[in-house]
Amino acid sequence: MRRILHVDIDAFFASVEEIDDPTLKGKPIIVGGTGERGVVATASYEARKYGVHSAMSTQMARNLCPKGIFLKGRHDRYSEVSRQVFDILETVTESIEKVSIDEAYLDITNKEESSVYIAMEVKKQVKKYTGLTISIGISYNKFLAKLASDWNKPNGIFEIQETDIPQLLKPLSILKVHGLGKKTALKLNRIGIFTIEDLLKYPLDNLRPLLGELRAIEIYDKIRGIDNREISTNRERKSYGKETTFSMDLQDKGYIMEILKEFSCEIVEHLKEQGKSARTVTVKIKYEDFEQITRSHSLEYHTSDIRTIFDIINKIVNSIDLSKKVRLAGISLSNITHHQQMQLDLFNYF
Ligand code: TTP
Ligand code: MG
Repeated sequence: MRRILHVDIDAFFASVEEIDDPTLKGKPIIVGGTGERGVVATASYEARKYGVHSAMSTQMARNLCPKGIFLKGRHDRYSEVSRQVFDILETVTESIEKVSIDEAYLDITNKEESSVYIAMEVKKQVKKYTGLTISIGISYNKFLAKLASDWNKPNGIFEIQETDIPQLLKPLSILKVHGLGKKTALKLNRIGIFTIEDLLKYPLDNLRPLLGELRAIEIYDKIRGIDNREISTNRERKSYGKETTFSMDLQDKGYIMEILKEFSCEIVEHLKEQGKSARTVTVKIKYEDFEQITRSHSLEYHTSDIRTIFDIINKIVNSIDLSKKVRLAGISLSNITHHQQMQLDLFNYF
């Protein structure tokens, strides 16, 4: 069973405005086009109480919420804050799919910690470094994780487990099925389908003429909790690592060193195949009491020379406190460059 998180920032643009100008806190903020034909990009939760929402005309929003604070929006700033949030998410896992400026899926199947623990940590870090609140959905596939992140918004965590299906979904409007748009919903409404419970009663063959072959199968599966879409990591990898949890807790420095060297050989081989080098070596240790430390060392230059990397590992491991037993050890190489780029850098240098 996979473990997927869906992360979504709460009232993103409006929240950034609030953080940058604390006098706006708790006020109805509406970000979007302020001209006559402007459209609302988003509204703070305070403004949503008046019925204001994304994609509504700003004129309509003014009617609904005359005391609202209407702001034009600063996209460079939102991109910058988005970057900060993604930097935090990337410390959790490399298996991350950016869906939009404020939304991502993370595959945490291989993590040791519980999903809820990881979700709470992520929320804490994002709050600490950016001031933003986010909502996180936890489940065993993308569809359910996204549904879950929406469940307790804002500042929510919600987990959907296999045993919740289909009961939990039954009372929901069919509009909650991501991929089933308003037009299709209207079509289904006309034949008496309003909730997922209604839709569950429909055999696949009856859905085909209404939704088309592929979408019929997709939606038929989704409402039964089936969604096998992978997380597609759409960015260059920033680090390459490997770690292991020992079958028993260890205090043997020599053995830990051997394991880390073995891992680094594998990683370097892999990097070389791709024509890449790294500049930073990071060792991660988790002790028997679950306390975790990471120690990094960066070189002045990129390398894929295994002896240089061994030397760094030796130095780092020798500087680490091993008076406590170790349950997990790992290594990663980061600050990656392509050799081609390296040559360009040298060229510019001389
Ligand atoms: P959303 O995540 O859909 O909305 P949100 O973050 O403002 O609110 P919440 O997640 O708490 O429901 O979109 C993220 C940002 O994208 C949003 O802050 C503004 C922008 N956006 C638009 O510009 N136009 C739109 O129609 C939508 C839906 C979003
Ligand atoms: Mg959002």
